Amino acid sequence: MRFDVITLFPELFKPFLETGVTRRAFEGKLVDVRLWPLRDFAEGAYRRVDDRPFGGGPGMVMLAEPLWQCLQAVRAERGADGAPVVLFSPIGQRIDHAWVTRQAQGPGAILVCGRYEGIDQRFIDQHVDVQMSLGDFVLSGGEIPAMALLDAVARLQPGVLHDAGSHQEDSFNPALDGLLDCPHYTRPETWSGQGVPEPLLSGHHARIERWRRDQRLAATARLRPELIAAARQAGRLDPQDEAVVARLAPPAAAGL
Ligand code: 9D3
Repeated sequence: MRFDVITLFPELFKPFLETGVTRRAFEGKLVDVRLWPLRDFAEGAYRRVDDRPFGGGPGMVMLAEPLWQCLQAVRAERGADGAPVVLFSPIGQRIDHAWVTRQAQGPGAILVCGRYEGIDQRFIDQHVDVQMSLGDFVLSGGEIPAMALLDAVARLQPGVLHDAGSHQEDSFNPALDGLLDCPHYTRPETWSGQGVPEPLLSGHHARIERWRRDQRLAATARLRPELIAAARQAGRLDPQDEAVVARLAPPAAAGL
């Protein structure tokens, strides 16, 4: 799949695309990332990309015209393949595993990275299909959210992770029933006076898997109880799971 990234700061992406387990996916074009420096599509000696907001107020607003010129160049190169225009914005929908999975299975997308206080609404109304956010905190622009998406998509590609099964064990993966991950341990067996949970050293596969499942259930019940409710709703908790959860958080007795 192909991702075209429209950004004022293409150089931010270079080390990211050349580093880590995802590098091969990007360098081998399994995930083909094309960077479009927005300033190249701005007019005049100053190559202006922003201006003051109508109605006043703090900060600057990105001009619609350079974004539109750039988007036309992207479309001319990639053709009408149904790829959506995604704008990263703090008012967007939260990015989650389900959305990332869909991006990893489709033709890719055209990613627009905002900067400043925002971008001219007329460009959004005419050309943006969906707005996505990394969460309820304030960043300086959409580049880090774009890299977050590219990273998440790249590691879902077959053969990108060392262990082919690694991402099947991710938290939020439906294959794990949407539960959080369990704790991990490696050598040495004693570190700083702390041992390793006995089941992991037992060599009994079934005991190890039961321990891990119990840990996932416990961590999820404590840290993200809404994910337990969702797993239950989806019919992913068997009676043994329910017994584990009930022992962790005994329901308050009625009338006491
Ligand atoms: C006071 C209004 N601000 C919104 C909280 C203005 C504003 C601040 C920062 C508008 C845009 C930005 C830049 N942020 C992004 O472009 C952004 C973002 C983010 O700030 N948080 C989480 N996800 C994202 S995706 C893009």
